[in-house]
Amino acid sequence: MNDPSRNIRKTITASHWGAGVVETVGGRIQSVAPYRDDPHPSRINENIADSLQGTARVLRPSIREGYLRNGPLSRLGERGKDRYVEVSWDAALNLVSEELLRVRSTHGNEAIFAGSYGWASAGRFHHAQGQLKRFLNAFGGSVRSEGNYSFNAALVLMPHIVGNFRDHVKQATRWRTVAKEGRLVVMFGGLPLRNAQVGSGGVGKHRLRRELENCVQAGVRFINISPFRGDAEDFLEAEWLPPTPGSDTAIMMGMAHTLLTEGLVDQSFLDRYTVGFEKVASYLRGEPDGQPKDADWAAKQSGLPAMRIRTLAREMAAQRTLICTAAALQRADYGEQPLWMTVALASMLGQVGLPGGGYGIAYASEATMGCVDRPIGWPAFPQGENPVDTYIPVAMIADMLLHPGEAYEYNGQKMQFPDARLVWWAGGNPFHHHQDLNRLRQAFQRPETIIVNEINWTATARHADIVLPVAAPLERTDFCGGTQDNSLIPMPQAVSAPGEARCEYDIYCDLEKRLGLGVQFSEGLSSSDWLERMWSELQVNAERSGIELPDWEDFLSGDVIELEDRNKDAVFLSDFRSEPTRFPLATPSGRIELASDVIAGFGYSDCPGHPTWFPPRAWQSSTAQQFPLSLLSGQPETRLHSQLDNGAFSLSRKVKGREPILIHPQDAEARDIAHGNIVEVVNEYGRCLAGAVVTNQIRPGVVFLCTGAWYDPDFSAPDSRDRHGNPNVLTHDLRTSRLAQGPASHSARVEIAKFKESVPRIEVFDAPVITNLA
Ligand SMILES: Nc1nc2c(c(=O)[nH]1)N[C@H]1C(S)=C(S)[C@@H](COP(=O)(O)OP(=O)(O)OC[C@H]3O[C@@H](n4cnc5c(=O)[nH]c(N)nc54)[C@H](O)[C@@H]3O)O[C@H]1N2
Ligand SMILES: Nc1nc2c(c(=O)[nH]1)N[C@H]1C(S)=C(S)[C@@H](COP(=O)(O)OP(=O)(O)OC[C@H]3O[C@@H](n4cnc5c(=O)[nH]c(N)nc54)[C@H](O)[C@@H]3O)O[C@H]1N2
Ligand SMILES: [Mo]
Repeated sequence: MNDPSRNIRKTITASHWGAGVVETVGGRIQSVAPYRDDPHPSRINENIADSLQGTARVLRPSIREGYLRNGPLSRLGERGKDRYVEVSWDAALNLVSEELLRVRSTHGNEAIFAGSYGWASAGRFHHAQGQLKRFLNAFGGSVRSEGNYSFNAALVLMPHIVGNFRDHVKQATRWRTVAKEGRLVVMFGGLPLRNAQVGSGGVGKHRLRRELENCVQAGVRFINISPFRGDAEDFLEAEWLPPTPGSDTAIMMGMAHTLLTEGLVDQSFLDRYTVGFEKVASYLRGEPDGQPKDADWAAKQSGLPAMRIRTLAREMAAQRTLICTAAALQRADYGEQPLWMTVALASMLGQVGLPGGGYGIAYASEATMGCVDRPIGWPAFPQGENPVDTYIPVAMIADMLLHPGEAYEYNGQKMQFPDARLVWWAGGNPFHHHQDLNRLRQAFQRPETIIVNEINWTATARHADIVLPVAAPLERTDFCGGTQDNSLIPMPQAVSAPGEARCEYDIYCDLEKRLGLGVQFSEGLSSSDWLERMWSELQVNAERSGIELPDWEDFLSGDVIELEDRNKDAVFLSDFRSEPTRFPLATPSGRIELASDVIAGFGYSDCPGHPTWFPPRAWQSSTAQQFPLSLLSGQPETRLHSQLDNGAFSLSRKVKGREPILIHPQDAEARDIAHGNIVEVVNEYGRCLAGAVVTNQIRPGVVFLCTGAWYDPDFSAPDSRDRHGNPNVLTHDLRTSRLAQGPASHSARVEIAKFKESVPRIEVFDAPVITNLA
């Protein structure tokens, strides 16, 4: 496949969105083509060449001008606006070392925050967070973050009511069994295949489309309860029921009320496998608050017809039904509630633990979920022990920076924010992932020093004092094994890193020497030594399970290895169903907790002891009239979050360079907005430009702006208007509830108008101004 005479090389690579084949000519990436054995490869690979070789690459260590001139305590210049000065690696790492030592000796390791949330890149060894954490652990530790932006409410709630949420994903009922035994799939938030392109850590083959096609062929019927029709592929031939965003808990309650009043509840299931149903039933009947949660009531909250809520409940009771609830529903105000109500509804139907029945959460969030599993675990770069115990729930980053020392509540605990003087981010983009970016900008002015390791000049890098340019996956050697995938994919280095970008491992080795840490971080090994060590660990582990793996060198120069999936007919909670005393759940009662004394005992008015209806905050807010449109900000089809937004595929879908925003024809007409117009999206938190896509695929009253357009604030415009279309200038930074403190990005409200001024140029795809110290 290589042609040395024309200097053409092809190498295999891997990413969170799948394997690919890199073609280089003369040391430059020409393309990343689909991997031949992947039945539905992702087009996200088409972004790689332009993005990694683009004008936004960080090429040399860069220091913010005000910081370099006057040092960490001077507060000269404003992060996000300042220029940068390029310096040598030696100078940059001296600054990093001095600053680490200063902060540690003045304030202790508790003043170093390295929560550093983000997806980084695939690769078992060069994992940005793992590397940073191991290094800082050797330095005495740092404050970490707990949870994620994906399904934080589930991570915290589920252990109280069913058991570990990770097991929900790992042991999810397989689509194979749905095709065999299921009749009906009711999807809250759909099953968007655009999201199932991605699996954390990597994917060998994209299987979900075929699995779902098999279900359709077997006669399984799909119902898409989502404001966006595109959350169900056409081939599913799903009935579309578009609710008002944030109303799913009410819909589920309307269904549950129907089951209750029509004698359709499986009482023997509830008796044997659950506790607390009486509290739920009493709430559904309206005993505590005088409001029965019947289908008519649910129709008022959701905009769905009451009759369809009733008939669907009957259909669900009459046949084998799987309820799928998208992770999106819990990334919203009171996001714990749709989860708890999903469990309650599925329990009332009594099909939990039966093939093709029960419930699943976050099915299309992961390419592999319900499709495949790995027979053995993969090795990881060991992080060592963190001597610092302090952590924050991940989505409290702005609160932590703005309110050091302040008390807050979380999952039954009284907590206190640490005082973070030094923030180090590697492998994440908070100016992509966090809500209310104007507030985050304020918060990012607070620390004394911010260090960011980045491939590109993201908005986060532009808010740092010290920016360390790092190598991207194609520029280093590694191997890929997805969190739940059964493929091992070699990742031989395809090209060298541009400019002075370096592997993070080598940066930490250098710092280890400067700081006199001995070999605590590196153990005196090179990155290739580590890779060989990790691979031989894997070989030994595999052998114990009767799997033979080739030696490292043969693997690295070879092809993808697919291991056997030994769990093909998994049915979630089938063990528990068959023998509840032998396989109790990890809950206080050992059963499904439809009401939880533990949660009730926390006394949280925003998350009481049983599933409870709360309208989203904005419904009751004084600005409800002013900002009448619900804003959904789901995942982008053309990229992974903000990664590679300056690549060809991502750019190909922009509207005049802006992120597309979907709007219903009625809403567009009422505002004199035409398809292709540049619009301004506004609320009390901020504003951005976007490109109107007028479509009847979205419910009236709802607009949809995907995440991931690189934040590009125009400081000369009102509210530092984002020129590009990043929805997080419009989302609030209030969390789900005190229980999970999860992000609630899907609960935003906005108004939209045609943008009549001249449309400014996008600047974030160029590097910031680089200057010399005069
Ligand atoms: N409004 C709204 N906001 C959301 C969501 C939503 O639904 N709506 N979804 C949320 C969810 S589910 C998530 S998971 C988050 C995702 O948020 P993030 O994971 O922070 O987003 P990414 O764009 O993947 O950021 C990864 C960054 O790491 C960099 N990177 C890649 N590889 C490496 C490496 O090897 N080393 C270093 N140092 N850097 C590297 C990339 O250039 C990129 O800037 O966003 C959340 N934000
Ligand atoms: N291509 C691509 N795929 C990805 C990612 C990516 O960045 N790019 N990110 C990955 C990550 S980290 C994660 S966590 C997952 C996230 O997976 P999800 O959480 O499922 O993703 P979202 O796109 O936020 O939401 C899915 C759909 O839910 C619908 N929805 C939103 N709010 C409501 C509501 O209140 N009610 C109902 N019924 N529906 C609602 C929206 O129409 C949206 O399209 O995706 C993963 N997959
Ligand atoms: Mo996520």
